[in-house]
Amino acid sequence: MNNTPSSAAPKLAFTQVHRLEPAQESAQKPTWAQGLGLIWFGQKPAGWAEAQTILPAMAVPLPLILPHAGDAAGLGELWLGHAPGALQMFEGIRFRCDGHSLFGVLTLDDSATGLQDQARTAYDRMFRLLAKTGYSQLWRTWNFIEAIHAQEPVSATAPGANPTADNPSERPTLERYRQFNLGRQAAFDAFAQSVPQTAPAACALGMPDGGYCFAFLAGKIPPILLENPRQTSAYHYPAIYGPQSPSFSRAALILQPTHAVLLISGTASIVGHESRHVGNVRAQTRETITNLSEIVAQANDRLPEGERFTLSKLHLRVYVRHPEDADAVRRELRVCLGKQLNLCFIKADVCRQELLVEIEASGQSLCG
Ligand code: 3EB
Repeated sequence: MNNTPSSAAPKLAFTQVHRLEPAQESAQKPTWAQGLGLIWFGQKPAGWAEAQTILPAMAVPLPLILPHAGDAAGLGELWLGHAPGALQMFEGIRFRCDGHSLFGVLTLDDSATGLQDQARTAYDRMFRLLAKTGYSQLWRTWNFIEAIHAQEPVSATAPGANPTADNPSERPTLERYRQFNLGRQAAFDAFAQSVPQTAPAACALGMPDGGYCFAFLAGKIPPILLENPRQTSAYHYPAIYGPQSPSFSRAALILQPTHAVLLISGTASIVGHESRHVGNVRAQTRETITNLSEIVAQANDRLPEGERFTLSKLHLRVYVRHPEDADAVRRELRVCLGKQLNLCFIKADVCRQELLVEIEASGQSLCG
């Protein structure tokens, strides 16, 4: 254990992990067992079952696209705090906290329940947990959704549904992503979370199976929520994208006394509220980079003197709809941002059908 005063203060950070086996842990590097939580992509690593008994760990059943750093078939994003307490359970949520931040995971995989109800359930449970534990500030959510584009009969409680129609086949259908937005917002409403003031950074991606995988990061200090002047705030998208606009902010900046963490939401080729460059993955990538750069600039405006984030130094997670596009996306990123990038490519469905690529970014300032 490091005993310097700055390390004694609870401090959120993250790191990438390629494996969980103890042999790979060193005294310098924080071990996964000290993590607040873990999000794993691709093939589950050896030691997964043990990890799940120690920290909230979510395996997202989406494949990595090689090559990438380490070339492992699986890759984890490990969230670190300071000496987090034991793994706890609350209404199916597995969580861990350290006095400053709380990380939780929940997977709902009951095919009898529609996605609107699942989203409502997941966010309701999360808000109950945050209220109970005092980590009242929601910073970031991750949403991975089976068959995100599929049409599904709306919930009996949805606007326009006939509440007396018990048989789902008598109800109208709505795309699952749009149902997700209804359920998510209903939870924000139920817990009196006024969305422009509290919508967290987020991502919402589709996958072939796996139900609904939900992870979240919350804390005791309020996030600085950022928007992108080039883009309509997602919570103000017009109704052509669905009856309920998505409840997320473009980024959350966590200003800790000695250390800032920037959490940029999934970002795509959207200007205003419209998808741009339909059918052109390279142009979509460049537009996405412009959006990310603007969000980074917004974050830098809010940082104390002397501190800067640089897009090319952030961890970038790139979701591509078609794995064969990954090389073109990587080329564009390297041309625009340089060759020393921290990239990870994942095959996933971006939540508007015409979007081919979405990039999320996370960074931490070096001080502290
Ligand atoms: C967009 O900008 C692309 O519904 O939580 C990105 C990040 C997107 C989060 C969400 C959706 C979400 O609208 C899609």
